[in-house]
Amino acid sequence: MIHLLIVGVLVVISTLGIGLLLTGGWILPQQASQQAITVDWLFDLHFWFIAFFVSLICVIILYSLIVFRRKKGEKGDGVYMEGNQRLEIAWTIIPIGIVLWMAVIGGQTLADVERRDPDAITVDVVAAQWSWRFEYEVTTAEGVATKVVSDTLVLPRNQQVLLRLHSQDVIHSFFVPEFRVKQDILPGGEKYVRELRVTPNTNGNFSLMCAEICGQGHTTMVAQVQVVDGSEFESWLNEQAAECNLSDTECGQRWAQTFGCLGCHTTDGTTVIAPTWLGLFGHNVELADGSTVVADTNYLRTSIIDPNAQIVAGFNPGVMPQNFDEILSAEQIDQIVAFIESLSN
Ligand code: HEC
Ligand SMILES: [Cu+2]
Repeated sequence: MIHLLIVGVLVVISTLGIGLLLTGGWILPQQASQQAITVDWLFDLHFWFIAFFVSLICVIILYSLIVFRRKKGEKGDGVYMEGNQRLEIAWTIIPIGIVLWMAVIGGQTLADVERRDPDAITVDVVAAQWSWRFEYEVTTAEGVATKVVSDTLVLPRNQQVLLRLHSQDVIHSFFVPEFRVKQDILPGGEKYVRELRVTPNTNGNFSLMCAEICGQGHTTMVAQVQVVDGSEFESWLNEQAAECNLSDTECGQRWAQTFGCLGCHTTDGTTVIAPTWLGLFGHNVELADGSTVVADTNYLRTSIIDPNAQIVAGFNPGVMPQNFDEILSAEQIDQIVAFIESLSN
């Protein structure tokens, strides 16, 4: 009886120790969404179960090893025991009960995380090798419906957002660790669009990371997420909805960033995935078919609209997205070309 009591006390102490350690808030990243609160509650519950069972097993083993070891002068083996039906029934029924109960609360938690708010705002997320683009539908003060495109995901605090996830090429995955929720993004058009709901509840800057290996640039497929007050979000959106009123070169730089060109092309002379833009304009470009062309305005424009028409020597066709013709306006293409030209002075 005394052994049982000691083991019981040790199990309680050990459970508390391990449980408090695991749920102490240093294992998981910062919590920054409504969904994260629910997810972490379930995490912590599991941590407590883990703490209890690890303690139960380890304490009994260690206690037996130390207290019941063969003493000096003792002879023979321990008592031989075989079968214990009651114990066997108990250790079958109890774990089944626990597992079923966990399935139920797991389901409840999932339902909670996916709960729809009819007032949710919608943001279209476009993943492409190797960049992110975010599209917002906006109605301007004049009542004109327009689209805002951004390379930063700006979200209002305490407002559910419905993220509609699109991929332009391969499978990617949307993951902001502070939000906890994660969703694979599939190519294939509207039919394969996946949805994710998140309600940010903390202002701050976070990182959106692609969580599905998607090629050479996967590790750099990171976007900024900015959670701000609702009013600040509104004014940001209105500001973005206005025409780009910078110079052509500056607008071009902005589009090159927003539309992911700079995920592959550099402007500093280094070549990682694609030819650098530094010093490109006005110079000779060797093509894969052995010919040479001068990179004039026309060549640049064609390279953007129809990338496979002329392939630069040493690079593969089909890497650069083929749909910029549809995504970019003629003006935006002109401005990007102006930006590339400005890098050769
Ligand atoms: C997924 C990577 C990727 C992205 C994103 C990308 N490109 Fe490219 N781009 C390439 C590769 C690879 C080449 C070289 C092969 C070829 O000629 O198509 C290239 C070639 C070019 C060339 C010709 C370069 C030269 O040295 O002759 C231009 C101009 C260009 N891209 C512009 C753009 C613009 C503008 C964007 C964004 C709107 C963009 N690219 C986005 C990969 C990319
Ligand atoms: Cu990716």
